[in-house]
Amino acid sequence: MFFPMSGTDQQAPAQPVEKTILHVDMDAFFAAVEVRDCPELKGKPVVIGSPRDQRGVVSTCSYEARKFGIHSGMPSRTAAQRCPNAIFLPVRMARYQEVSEQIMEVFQRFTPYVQPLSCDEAFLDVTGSIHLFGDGPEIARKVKAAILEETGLTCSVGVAPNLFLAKIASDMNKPDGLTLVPFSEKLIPAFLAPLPIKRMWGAGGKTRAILEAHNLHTIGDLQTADPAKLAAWIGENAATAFRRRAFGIDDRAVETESEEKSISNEITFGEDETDPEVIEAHLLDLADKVGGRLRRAGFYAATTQIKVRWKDFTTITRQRRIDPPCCDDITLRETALSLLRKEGLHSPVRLIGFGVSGLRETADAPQMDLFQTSEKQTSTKREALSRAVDAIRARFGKTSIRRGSSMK
Ligand code: TTP
Ligand code: MG
Repeated sequence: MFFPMSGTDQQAPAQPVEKTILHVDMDAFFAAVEVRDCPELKGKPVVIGSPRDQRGVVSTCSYEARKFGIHSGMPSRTAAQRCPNAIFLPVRMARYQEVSEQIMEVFQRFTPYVQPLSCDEAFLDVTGSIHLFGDGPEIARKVKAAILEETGLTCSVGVAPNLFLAKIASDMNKPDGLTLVPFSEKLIPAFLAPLPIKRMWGAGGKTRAILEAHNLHTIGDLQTADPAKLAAWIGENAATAFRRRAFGIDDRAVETESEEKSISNEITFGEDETDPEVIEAHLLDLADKVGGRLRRAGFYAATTQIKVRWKDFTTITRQRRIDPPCCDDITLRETALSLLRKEGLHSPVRLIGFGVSGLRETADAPQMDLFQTSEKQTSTKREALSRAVDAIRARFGKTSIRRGSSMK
């Protein structure tokens, strides 16, 4: 199970490790697909997103465009000023989705334990695949080669004993990188120490500003900070969470779709959010996404749950049973909103999540009588409506149909 990862590692006492995790992330994904499809673009600054002379932002850009300081989220007009020769192309989501499916299929060949995080990245738990394909770095090389051969695209991979470290590592040598984290517990803090705190999960704007005000800039600064002072500055829970991550500790497991007994989505706000309208809009969007996944998987959910992480990192979950179990967006939205409003927004929100559990293949409870209750009839109608929306979106694209605000 254990394998030495670097020259220095070999001198340290070997720590047995339980897992080998890969985090794979495609390089300049949308832009790379466009360049692959149109080879004349190779080597040029390519920007994907809104046109150069319109309001709207850059989705991503090629590494050539990044040299001009262009990045995701930047207004397209600013990008055009920074690089007047840049080639602007619109987002072709359906095409990227196709390539995304190809990539995910490659991952499945190396392990069944694949957790996609977005269309261009996934965690792979390859612990059980080592006897088949070689050690972690060897599997990483094979994954990179298969993706390059089958899609013509490069990706960057982090190999580590846990998810947090693998994700940090995949970003360290982009593009076309392969980064190995030391598998010895003794060496992990030193590996993390020089990295800026912003590379850590959850280190959003305000917490980082507090840490910087106390002269903490790197993960190493966090490791050596007095835990009591840290707790006083950012709160007990956040301090504990940050210290664990600073030492590279992460107990999460790769969660695969096939074995999922629950479905959830969440988002972390760039800055802690206080506007109830914005928070609710995001929650409704998450409910729709979960609803779509639920219907695609062919399940009905008996329980919904919201998750809120407040500014001070305390996290709450609130659940409600749904009877009869449902898979339609309207019911999911109603329960999500009602749970959030019941809880109340008494502090700025760092993260919001929505999930469903108690998944089953039919909406009928076993004791359901032969006569349809009015709840069941409503639920059947709502399901039909949601499935009709799914069909339109599948045919004409995700943004082809939007819910009116009256249906919030
Ligand atoms: P990323 O993996 O964050 O970026 P990337 O693949 O373009 O570049 P990198 O080499 O740094 O990984 O996101 C994947 C895709 O998601 C990206 O190609 C476009 C899309 N995206 C947006 O549309 N908006 C955004 O703000 C970000 C960050 C990504
Ligand atoms: Mg990427």
